[in-house]
Amino acid sequence: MVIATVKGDVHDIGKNIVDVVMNCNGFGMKDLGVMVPPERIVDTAMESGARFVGLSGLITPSLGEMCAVARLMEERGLTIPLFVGGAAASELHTAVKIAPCYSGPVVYTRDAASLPGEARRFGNPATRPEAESRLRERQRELRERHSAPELMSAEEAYGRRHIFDKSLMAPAPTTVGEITAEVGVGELAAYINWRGFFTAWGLDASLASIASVEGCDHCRAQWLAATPEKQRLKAAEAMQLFKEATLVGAVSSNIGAQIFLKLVLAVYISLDSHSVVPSLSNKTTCFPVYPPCQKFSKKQIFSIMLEIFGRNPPICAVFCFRKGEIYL
Ligand code: B12
Repeated sequence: MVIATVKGDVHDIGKNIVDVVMNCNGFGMKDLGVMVPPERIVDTAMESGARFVGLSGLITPSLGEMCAVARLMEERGLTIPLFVGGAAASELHTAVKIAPCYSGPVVYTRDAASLPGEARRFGNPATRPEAESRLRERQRELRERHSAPELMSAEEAYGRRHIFDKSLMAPAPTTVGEITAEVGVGELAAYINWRGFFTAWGLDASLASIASVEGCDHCRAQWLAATPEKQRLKAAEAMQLFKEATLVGAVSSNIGAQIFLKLVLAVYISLDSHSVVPSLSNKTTCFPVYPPCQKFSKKQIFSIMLEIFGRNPPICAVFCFRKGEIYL
């Protein structure tokens, strides 16, 4: 076998492995080294009566060089198997680009270790026809799959267009920018992302499943019993925190009209910018929440609050809108 790393490519580690593996399997090898032009590869193969040519290529331009070698082998009337490998080569590229340039078999081999077996199959006149017909069938399939699908007519494409149901569209906002809305705590409770709270409290966010346990203490006890034993202490802590937090919510919503949160609708800005925070006025009624915002640490949030409200800040709710959820 004549083996070479193609023109323009200096990588030779893989090629050397191929050389060693083939030698160990009893194949006579002629290694031409790296950066070998097509003429030299094909001339050597013809002069030495090689039974195979092996090409290695690890950089993208080497793929073009492999095609050049295949074309030259075709021009010179060779029909011996051409093996290609190296990180740049692939079965698909071999089928689509290299094989059509040469009438002999062009075989992509991923691993040096499988080359002796392949070489035996393609080198033995008894097994070559079957190996070759399987290879050609497989490469035909790959080319077909790769070829561009037939284009449909403009009429057909137009007929398949998506028709928007305008009745489902959200109404356009009447005002652009920041809007202040007064919303009762009770109304907002349903939108609370408890996972965010649990994370902020230093508990596993999965424990937020307690929020979906409705009803009696017995149901909560069942939830607790179902948590893995290792997690049970933390789960009990989570349960208690959740109970207290929802109690605050319930009290607040009972007070009803007197307690409102100033909701800053900053859909695009959320807490990413300081500019949202000053719009919370001093009149804002308090709700003990900590905003688990991605860009601000707890310390930063509190220092912003201090900056705005002075030494005695009310505890404020800041809402971050992200992906349709409300984070408190
Ligand atoms: C080592 C290395 C180098 C060394 C090469 C030393 C040497 N003596 O070979 C040095 C530092 C010189 C080098 C240079 C460059 N490199 Co380089 N290099 C690598 C690296 C890290 C490992 C390659 C390697 O030896 N692998 C181990 C061998 C055993 O694997 P293999 O060659 O694939 O061989 C196996 C099989 O593929 C198969 N096989 C290989 N050949 C053949 C042949 C046949 C016939 C058969 C059947 C099987 C077969 O058998 C082997 C064993 O199973 C790869 C990254 C990577 N992880 O692959 C980048 C990599 C190949 N290099 C890369 C690049 C870009 C370059 C440079 C252009 C960098 C630069 N800007 O200068 C230059 C190349 C210059 C040139 N003109 O060639 C890119 C190529 C990207 C691309 N698609 O084009 C890679 C992928 C890194 C990267 N991710 O960006 N490189």
